[in-house]
Amino acid sequence: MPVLRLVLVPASPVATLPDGSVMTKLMGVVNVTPDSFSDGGRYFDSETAIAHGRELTAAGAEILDVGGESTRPGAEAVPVEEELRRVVPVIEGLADAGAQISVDTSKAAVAAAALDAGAEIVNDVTALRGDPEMAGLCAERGADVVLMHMRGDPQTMQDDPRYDDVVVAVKEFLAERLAAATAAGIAEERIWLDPGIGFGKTAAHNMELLRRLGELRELGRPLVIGTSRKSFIGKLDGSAAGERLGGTIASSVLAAAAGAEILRVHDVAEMRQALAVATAVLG
Ligand code: HH2
Repeated sequence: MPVLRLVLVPASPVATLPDGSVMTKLMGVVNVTPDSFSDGGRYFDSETAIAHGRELTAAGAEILDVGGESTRPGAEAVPVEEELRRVVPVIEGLADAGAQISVDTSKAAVAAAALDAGAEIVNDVTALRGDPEMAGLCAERGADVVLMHMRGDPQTMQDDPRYDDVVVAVKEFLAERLAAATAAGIAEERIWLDPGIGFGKTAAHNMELLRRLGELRELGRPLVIGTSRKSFIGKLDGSAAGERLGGTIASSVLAAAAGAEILRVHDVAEMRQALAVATAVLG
């Protein structure tokens, strides 16, 4: 078993502690959807979603990731008007909650309205490929941007995904998208990268990415990792989406120890406690 290290090379915009170690940030998931794979329908009503976002902030989320379109395998696209109707009131309601808000969208019109409503981060699972207006919008508005790797789209991504070397492929993709984003005028220090755990990958691919996260750190930007409740955990032990907290915590702590700066999770309180223990023991 390799030794875990939580004292990491800091990279803006992630908070650093006085000793130079990185404080891992938690991004709490607020899904305003009827069909998300693990909590679809639970927070579909705006007031319930806002209350949930406030709970996640109280539990220690520095970022709230508000999304109005499920990206689960096979998910149907949501029309722009409906996505706006879902996310804008929730972002407005959370603007003073004490966390930064990110909007999980690949539509420029939704991102623009979300930024107007108080969001500061655009989390685009298509890495700016889904909407030709998205890169220019993020550049013009000075938003922080999460660029995520996905093979294909949610309709097709789990159809027999294959890579010669998944880590090399993801790294090349993220390097190319990082270059495209900066070429479009987005400041490099505003860009975060995400290998897209579960997006066009087998369980073995996901494990390989988590094991070799250090190679993605060579890209020089903060890494976002979202393992929360994902199906690769269920592939190991047969658990359903609502029964994957242990696997979420194990994979997320390992990711933090390997250099991930932002962990995207549904269960913020439990994750915060796990990180506190890991940091106290190893830090
Ligand atoms: N995972 C999901 C959605 N958005 N964004 C980033 N940057 N990284 C991820 O790993 C990621 C993401 C899927 O999780 P969830 O939001 O819970 O499900 P759904 O897409 O079904 O709403």
